[in-house]
Amino acid sequence: MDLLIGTSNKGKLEEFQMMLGSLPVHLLGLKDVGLGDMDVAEDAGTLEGNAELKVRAYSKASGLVTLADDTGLEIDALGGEPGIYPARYGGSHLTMADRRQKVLSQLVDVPDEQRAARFICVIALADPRTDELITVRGICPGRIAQAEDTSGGGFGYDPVFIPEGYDRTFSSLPPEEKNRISHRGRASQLLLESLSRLAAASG
Ligand code: ITT
Repeated sequence: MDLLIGTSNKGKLEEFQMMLGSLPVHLLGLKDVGLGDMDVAEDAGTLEGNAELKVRAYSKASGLVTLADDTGLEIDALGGEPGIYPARYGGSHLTMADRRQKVLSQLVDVPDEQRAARFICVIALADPRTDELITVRGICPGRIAQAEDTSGGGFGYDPVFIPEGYDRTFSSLPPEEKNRISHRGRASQLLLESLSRLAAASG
């Protein structure tokens, strides 16, 4: 069975390729199916709603079984910001590096015990043949680091996020370790059974 990974975020795509690589499915990215330039408005107001908007648009356009995720980042000391729109935090003119610096600069002098944060990932899986739609949610608790990790691993907010039970950021963890404990990894584990069932049904 072909499975389209509906994301334009390269970091997410690589993680899904690693996590789902052992399933009996043929993974495709948006570029592989000529949808590399397709933009979907994410205006549902919830992670579930936005994941559904993305997955429905991409599965309809491709005709393929598709998954898409929407990820939020809640930082308690910032009143829950960036919330469901971390990709837009601080405005559209900012780079991801600017966004990370903005988070850090707002937390100067805030002690570790008050830097609690969590990633939340909702993955939606859609089968255009049956209109079946499944959503799953994975949460990874942790805290915001005191400074940016410059080791270069990961993507997005990985250089400033330390998962609970660790003393280093997602950037410094081997990818398989991040995938084992992350929001996206936890949500993906909840989808494995449904994906195997769909793949078996496809023959
Ligand atoms: P798609 O909608 O095309 O999937 P996106 O980057 O816009 O790509 P989101 O709307 O879910 O994805 O935005 C999530 C933001 O959070 C974005 O800035 C990501 O870089 C960041 N992010 C998502 N997952 C992350 C992770 O595992 N580690 C660090 N940052 C992450």
